[in-house]
Amino acid sequence: MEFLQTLMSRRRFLQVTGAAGAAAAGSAALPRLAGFSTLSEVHAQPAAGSGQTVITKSICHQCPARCGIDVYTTDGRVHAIYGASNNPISNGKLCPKGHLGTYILYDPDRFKGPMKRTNPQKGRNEDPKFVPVSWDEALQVVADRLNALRDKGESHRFALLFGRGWGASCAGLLGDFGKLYGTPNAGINHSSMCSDGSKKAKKATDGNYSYSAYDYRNCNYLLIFGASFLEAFRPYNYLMQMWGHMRSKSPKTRVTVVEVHLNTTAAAADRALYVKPGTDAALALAIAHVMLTEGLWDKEFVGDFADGQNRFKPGQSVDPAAFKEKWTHGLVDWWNAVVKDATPKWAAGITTIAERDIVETAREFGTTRPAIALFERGPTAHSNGTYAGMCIHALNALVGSLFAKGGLMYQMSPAYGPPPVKVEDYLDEYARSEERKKYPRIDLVGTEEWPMASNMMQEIARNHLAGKPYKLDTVMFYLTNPIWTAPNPQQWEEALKDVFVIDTSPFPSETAMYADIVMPDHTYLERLQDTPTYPFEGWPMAGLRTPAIKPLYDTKVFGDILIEIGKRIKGPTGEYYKKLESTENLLRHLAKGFADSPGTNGVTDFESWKREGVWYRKPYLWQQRRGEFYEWDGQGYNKLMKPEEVKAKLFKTPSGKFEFRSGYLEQHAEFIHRKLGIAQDKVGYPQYLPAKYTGGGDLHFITPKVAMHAEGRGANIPTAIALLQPTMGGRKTVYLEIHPDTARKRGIGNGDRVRIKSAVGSIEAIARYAPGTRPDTVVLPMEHGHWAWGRWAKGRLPGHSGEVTANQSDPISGLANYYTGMVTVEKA
Ligand SMILES: Nc1nc2c(c(=O)[nH]1)N[C@H]1C(S)=C(S)[C@@H](COP(=O)(O)OP(=O)(O)OC[C@H]3O[C@@H](n4cnc5c(=O)[nH]c(N)nc54)[C@H](O)[C@@H]3O)O[C@H]1N2
Ligand SMILES: Nc1nc2c(c(=O)[nH]1)N[C@H]1C(S)=C(S)[C@@H](COP(=O)(O)OP(=O)(O)OC[C@H]3O[C@@H](n4cnc5c(=O)[nH]c(N)nc54)[C@H](O)[C@@H]3O)O[C@H]1N2
Ligand code: SF4
Ligand SMILES: [Mo]
Repeated sequence: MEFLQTLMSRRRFLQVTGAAGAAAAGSAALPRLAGFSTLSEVHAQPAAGSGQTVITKSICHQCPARCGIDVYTTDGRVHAIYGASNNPISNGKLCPKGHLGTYILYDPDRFKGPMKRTNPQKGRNEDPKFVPVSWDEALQVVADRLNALRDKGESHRFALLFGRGWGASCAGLLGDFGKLYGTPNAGINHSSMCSDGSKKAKKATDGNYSYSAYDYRNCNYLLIFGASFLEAFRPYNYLMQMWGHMRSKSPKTRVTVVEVHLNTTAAAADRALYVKPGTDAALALAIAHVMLTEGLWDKEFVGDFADGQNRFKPGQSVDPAAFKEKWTHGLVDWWNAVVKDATPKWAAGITTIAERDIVETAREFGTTRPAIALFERGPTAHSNGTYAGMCIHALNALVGSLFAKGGLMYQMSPAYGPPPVKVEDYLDEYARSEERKKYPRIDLVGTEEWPMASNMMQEIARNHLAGKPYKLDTVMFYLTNPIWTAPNPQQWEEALKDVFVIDTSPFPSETAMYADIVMPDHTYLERLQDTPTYPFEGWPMAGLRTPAIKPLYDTKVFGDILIEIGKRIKGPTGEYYKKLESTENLLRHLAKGFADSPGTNGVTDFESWKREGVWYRKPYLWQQRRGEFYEWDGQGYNKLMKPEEVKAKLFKTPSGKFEFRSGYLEQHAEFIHRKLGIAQDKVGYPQYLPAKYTGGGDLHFITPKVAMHAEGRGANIPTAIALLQPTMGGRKTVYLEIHPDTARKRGIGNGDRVRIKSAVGSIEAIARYAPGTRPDTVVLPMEHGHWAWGRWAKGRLPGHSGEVTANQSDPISGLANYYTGMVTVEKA
């Protein structure tokens, strides 16, 4: 027990000094500790050699889940990371990646400070020949470039691209920079290479352009379409906790998984349905068909036939006047246009799933309440992805699970106070001029090419190469590496040759190999940064990263890099950034909002936010019960809501209801007709469209995430690499999963080296027989094939899946069709 005693006495020490005393307890009942008054004091670690331990509250960085962590620092070294027990996502637990933060911090390949390129040639095999420069020089080089562009009236030729944005102190700064400086291209996010499809499907049906929050605790049936509940999805760590709860409670939550291969989630479920890639919509429609013909829809939420007689008969139209809808819009129109013919037999022909399995699943789903139909990139990263998502989400409306206990809802935002300065007061004539409005975004979002998408990062390289709508001059990257992660990233290798590249990565990423200036960010354990939650349980929550250690090297937090560049821009922009001062100043202002909205955990200001590492405020404010909507009145969900209130707060659609006939899509009828060939009067309905498969091969090519995959930040972590694909026996590699029959037909033995080819490229991999993978599909988890990124990452087989993935996107959501690709596989 010596360890425990030591821990206790250390804790006591911490409480006395006020460093991080509430680490384990973290409850509002504890007396308020002194906390830190300035960031520099955070860095004031006990003297080296004192043996004292400081526990800093922070937030993990390996995936979007944002688990709270307790970071243990002794003698200036971080030696342990545990799940914070006072954080509602981690609850004292972490997934296996959470503990690997020490490796990220001490990665021997990290950049040690700002650098500039001295080799003008760029390419995979070109050494950038970086030489160190001071921060002052690096910032001035960038600012001079940006000022010169602005003087020439070409500020739109500066783009700032970002991936995993965390909060107001990083991603939140980008839009304002664009407005002040005068570019529509700051910041363009990677969301179209991530999962915009599910958000768009929800926008089109219930009016919320957002991922959902879920009440798994009270859910009795989960129907999962192509979301890796037990290896990815989000928040991953919490999902594993919820899985334990759902599968051990009474009644046990039943789970059906719709997949293309036997992943961990499918293996752990009650039923796995193997769907032909790109056909989920047909399955979801057939489930709706069975639920309607068998009278299994939620009548209190959806409504019913006026006389209670079910007129939904296969193939037969229904008179819309006969049905009285409640919180949905267009059910009978949808039935007549689409669902009446979407029989299980029809769907079986498209999906290859047996008719009997479809009917059984529909009956189970339709009779086990509360039920949730959940989906992510599996059905949506296809050319028909938005419609597929809409068909699946329509099932949530049919069972009445929207905003219901045991159902799904939307995440509330944190109660942040206003920032210290207002952008509107600092826009100069240049920024306001009509001339500026003439320039579209480089990704053409908002033009007739992509009127409905919110970002099209994957289009930037080819647009720049074609000079359409113009050539970029300078591109800055924050937490994104599309030269490796984009579909067909070979285009980026060409495009970035003739632009000035600024990378802020702490690591030698592929983008950094093309950089003209490297301005390395702190790693997450060294930085101060807010992290509002991704959709979780609905009530608002915002984590805070506090440095656990003095920065090891000459790095700077990204938010401050941008603010420092801003200070060097001529005119009012410079003034704005001087007033904004620093990310710490911004965060202190944001935290003032907690005074009026005290956290459930006692957080009321910046100091208590740092002490707890998270602010959150329960409860969620709304609930739908038996077809009525109620608002929280301080005691319970007692205040009946009027339809106008439901429309303003919950169903943000034209009708103020869940739309089986999407008003939003109908507003874009001409565009959708032109792109997808649907008759203009039919564009509003959730429907099945055949996918436009790319690549030209005979096998579907799927490149999913695995549990140890740490977005683009795990490629150089030896432990993660070693354990990447445990289900396939993968050690230090990931195998190409191929069905034994498929392999034998091609003369491929178990363990053979193979070549995977498509119209856009060719890579090598090691094949492994996987009887749980569809015979028409091969699966290669996306991780290896880096040509940079550090000593462990570089040059590791298999090749990079992106290089055989064509750059095609869903015209509605803009989501890249990562899973619509086809390849051939042969013995190498
Ligand atoms: N461990 C881990 N977790 C993560 C991340 C990470 O890097 N590592 N990244 C986070 C990010 S950025 C995201 S966007 C999310 C993504 O979370 P998910 O969408 O859950 O992840 P994916 O692996 O892209 O796809 C999910 C599943 O879809 C299946 N699939 C492919 N095509 C089809 C199809 O046509 N139909 C069906 N039904 N299934 C299909 C794949 O086999 C895969 O198992 O994960 C987040 N969580
Ligand atoms: N074939 C295939 N391709 C895919 C996917 C797939 O499933 N299959 N998944 C897609 C999905 S869902 C996503 S979200 C995208 C993700 O793709 P990207 O948007 O490129 O994001 P990451 O891969 O996370 O890259 C982050 C980069 O940020 C840098 N970085 C790491 N840590 C830090 C830090 O602390 N600070 C700063 N400033 N920089 C840092 C590193 O250089 C790293 O390469 O990839 C997509 N690409
Ligand atoms: S689930 Fe994500 S945030 Fe949580 S510990 Fe794992 S990698 Fe970190
Ligand atoms: Mo993503």
